Amino acid sequence: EDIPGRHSYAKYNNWEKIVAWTEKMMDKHPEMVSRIKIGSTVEDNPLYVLKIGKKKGRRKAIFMDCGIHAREWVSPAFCQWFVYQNRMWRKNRSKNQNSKCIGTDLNRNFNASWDSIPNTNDPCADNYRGSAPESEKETKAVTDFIRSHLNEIKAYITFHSYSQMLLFPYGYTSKLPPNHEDLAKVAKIGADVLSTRYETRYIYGPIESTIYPTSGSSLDWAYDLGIKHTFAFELRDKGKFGFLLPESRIKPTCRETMLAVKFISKYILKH
Ligand code: ING
Ligand code: ZN
Repeated sequence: EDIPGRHSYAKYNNWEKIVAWTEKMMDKHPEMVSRIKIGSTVEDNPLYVLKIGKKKGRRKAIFMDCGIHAREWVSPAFCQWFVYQNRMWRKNRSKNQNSKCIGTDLNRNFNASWDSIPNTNDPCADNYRGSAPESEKETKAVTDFIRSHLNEIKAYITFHSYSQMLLFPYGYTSKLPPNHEDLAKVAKIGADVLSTRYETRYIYGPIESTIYPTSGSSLDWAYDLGIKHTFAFELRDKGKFGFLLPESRIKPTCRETMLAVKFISKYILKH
């Protein structure tokens, strides 16, 4: 999809577009992206190197070029795509044994039917579950804290993006939890309340049937630990911008979400 003012990675961009894009990348990620002029072409256009990585670092580098042959247009398209992927990291940054791939998906690392849903055991995958439940220090810190405050914690709400959904247990099974009716009622009213501000439409339901089956999520873990009201928001949008939601949408997203969170909080404190 073409959005005015936004770089299109699915297009063959001309030189001016690509240069403008390198400037945008530097502005957006000044600590990660820098540009070095290494010379000029015979027609006196600049030759640039785009450096990706911590600026001052003199770490091991990989030099890549795309488009050394002018008619091979898909090649520069790949280099633009490659740079763009820097923004799309999901996992934590832990090293994995016997793999060069980095990171565990923390939302698959909780002790909630941890190994029940296959295909999360590839360290290179975006949803890698880790070597064991709570293998990650980030997971451990959160579970230790919640366990030690179980008497006080009446609800757990976790926020993701994107899809505009309000989710509740379970992800690891299609079985409904004992208080399903109550959870569904709260989620329905929550979604209704949210829509009153800007008519943003949310759907709601159990993780497994509403978004996809997952095991090892924080939400299921917290529920099975005894927190009977657990919800996950998938915030805006529904895919137009996806993970790259423009800054202009931050405030409206927060305002409408606040309405739902306030409703959920009040409901739970009363019941
Ligand atoms: N979505 C969540 C994910 O971890 C989710 C969906 C929420 C799964 C709560 C399980 C529990 O896949 C995103 N966008 O990460
Ligand atoms: Zn997420």
